[in-house]
Amino acid sequence: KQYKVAVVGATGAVGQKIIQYLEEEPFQIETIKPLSSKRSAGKTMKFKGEEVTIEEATPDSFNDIDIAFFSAGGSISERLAQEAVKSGAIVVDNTSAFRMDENVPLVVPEVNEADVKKHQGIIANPNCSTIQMVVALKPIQEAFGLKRVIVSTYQAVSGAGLSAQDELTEQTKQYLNGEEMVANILPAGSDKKHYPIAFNALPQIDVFDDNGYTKEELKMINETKKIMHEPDLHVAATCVRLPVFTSHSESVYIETDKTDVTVNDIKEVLKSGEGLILEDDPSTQSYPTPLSAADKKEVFVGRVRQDLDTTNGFHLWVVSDNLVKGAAWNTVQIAQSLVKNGLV
Ligand code: 11C
Repeated sequence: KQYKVAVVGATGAVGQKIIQYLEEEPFQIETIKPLSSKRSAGKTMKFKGEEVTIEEATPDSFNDIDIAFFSAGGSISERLAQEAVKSGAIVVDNTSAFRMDENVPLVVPEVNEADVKKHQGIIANPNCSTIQMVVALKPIQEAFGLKRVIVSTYQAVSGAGLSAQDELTEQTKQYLNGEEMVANILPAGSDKKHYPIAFNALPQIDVFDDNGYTKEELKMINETKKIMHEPDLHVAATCVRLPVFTSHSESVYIETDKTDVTVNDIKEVLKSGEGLILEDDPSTQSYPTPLSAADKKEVFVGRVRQDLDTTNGFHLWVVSDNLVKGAAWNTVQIAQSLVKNGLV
């Protein structure tokens, strides 16, 4: 079968990458319909060499569409996703709008692909920093069980959109020219205060919740439990933004259920983990970095060590491109799972 797909948010950083991966034909595509706000409607873009016109996304855009990818922000998904479902499309949503809804599967195919079968029209793509962590945790959970996860992140500005990337570029120039740095977006566009990201580290991603955690930290905590089907798993997160353009890095501390696990056991299961590449050799200074992981579809793990005080405790360094596996590629993989399982 050939599929008719729509991409809402086709001109955004993630939307453009979704279209790039659809050009690789992860499944057979008959037509593609790029959708955007009124501002970009009427412009054209190329799909497999052919010119396609971008249309404004409206409730009527989804007649005849089999799969609709949404990546234009939570409020657009809230307004249009159900309309797309009513028109007969299956929605793969890359925003946080429906992720914790119990009727919406939250899927990372390497971890919980079978959950796509439970969909009622909408399937959610998790937050980028969650996706890369659960891909690394999955083989460890399967082999040894997991008790606790404590993660600290080192996140790229591209997670906050194209304007945040421009802000980093401008502030870097300003700093090097001896000018005052102008901050208008980070740490969170909608919050009251803004701080420079260039030559800095900001311990705030998204806005704060009443409990003192940021929304990004709560996403990592709650989404991990849902995807891994472990509501009682202990998860703590501290999310930090760095002046890095692409790829999120994470220092992840885990405690396994089994108590007789060695560091080599952990490395062996990581080596055979789906979508994972172990890059870990201190003798040759081999470990992943944001630059080495950029534009790749896999999740990279290095610096695997046993804790020196807790025998079932291990430390990992997990790096992946937040716009690729963290967003566009995982979204396309979910659609591939729908096709593979005959659900569309
Ligand atoms: C960031 N993780 O790096 C965020 C971006 O819920 O899909 C992704 C926000 C989301 O700022």
